[in-house]
Amino acid sequence: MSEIEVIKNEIEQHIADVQDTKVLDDIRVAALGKKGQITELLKTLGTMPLEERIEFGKKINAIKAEIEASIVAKKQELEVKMLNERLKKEVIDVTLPCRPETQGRIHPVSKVYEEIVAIFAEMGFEIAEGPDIEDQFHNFNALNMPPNHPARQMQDTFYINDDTSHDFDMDCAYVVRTHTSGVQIRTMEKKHPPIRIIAPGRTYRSDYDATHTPMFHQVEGLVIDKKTTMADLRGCLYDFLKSFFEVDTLPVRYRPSYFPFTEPSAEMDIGCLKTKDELKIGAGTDWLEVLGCGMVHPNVLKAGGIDPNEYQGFAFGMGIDRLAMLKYGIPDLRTFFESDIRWIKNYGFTPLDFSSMTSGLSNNGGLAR
Ligand code: 2NL
Repeated sequence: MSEIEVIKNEIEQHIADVQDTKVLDDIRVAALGKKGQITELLKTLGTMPLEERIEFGKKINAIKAEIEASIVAKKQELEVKMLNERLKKEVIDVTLPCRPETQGRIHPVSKVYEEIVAIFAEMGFEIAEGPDIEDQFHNFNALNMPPNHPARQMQDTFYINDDTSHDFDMDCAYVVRTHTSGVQIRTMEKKHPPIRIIAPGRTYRSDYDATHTPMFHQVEGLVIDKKTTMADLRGCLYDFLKSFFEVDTLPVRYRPSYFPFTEPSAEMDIGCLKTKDELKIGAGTDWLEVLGCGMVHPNVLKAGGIDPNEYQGFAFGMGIDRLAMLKYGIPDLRTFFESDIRWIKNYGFTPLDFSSMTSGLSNNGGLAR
């Protein structure tokens, strides 16, 4: 074998062995680069006699072409191999869900609670909280319900340390609150008007049937300023109900009512259509009671340390559980508190859909059912 054939075979062997495009390029430079083995051989042509030069020239150029072709072929082979390795390593199973399905569910009461808070927060209300165990002054007296007032017996109150018979309800100092009004009295005691708060939370009354449970949830609202009127009450509650039921038009009516803590007092109904298996809100010939409201009684303002000659305001109260039943079509309130996993799977909401005025209140698409 001639010397150049030995060189050629050696280079071809390197090309065959190489596993990496970078090393392959080093081989190319070492063979065909400016100072490469083959290039150096070509340089020797000039010193050869003509005959030899022609013959050697042909040979060396043929070898050069062969090596070039081998390098191109090898480069292609390595690129395909590297691509396949990458594709194998970076494989994505597009049939997998992007997130594992969440197991937990948000209770309809929590959902509606958050919806109500979102709406009133948007209107500029603050959220006020207070104790579940309340003294009788904040739960009754301050609300224009003095001892022996008939409304005190009306509320089926749970008394704390109730070990004596209760013909007279001042025998003990504390009750579990029958409404969240005490929170609003405490706010009046602490803050100067203007006041604009809602007080959501747990409340307790001794009652149990399809629409009553001994523990339930309530939101009360209170607005006090120098010139707050019944017109403000109507605009505020109308806007709230439209947002809450997520409808553009909503027939409403106010019926005269009585609460010891407001004067005048009213109950608010919304228009609806009741059919055998559905309740459609916002249209139809039926009326549905949704909340109670009125202008704060001067005695209540006085009890909260606010001068009724200088300030006036409105207040309202509604049951969160009842609103949840209406909005999400849940027929029996007792099932809310039975902790049945099948019930929460059916009526609950996925935790990732929180309620806001901009991203959608109920996120019906996210309804777990
Ligand atoms: C209802 C009715 C109502 C209030 C609650 C209230 C609170 C203060 C002063 C005056 Cl501190 N009023 N609360 C007023 C009217 C109605 O609740 O049906 N609740 C479920």
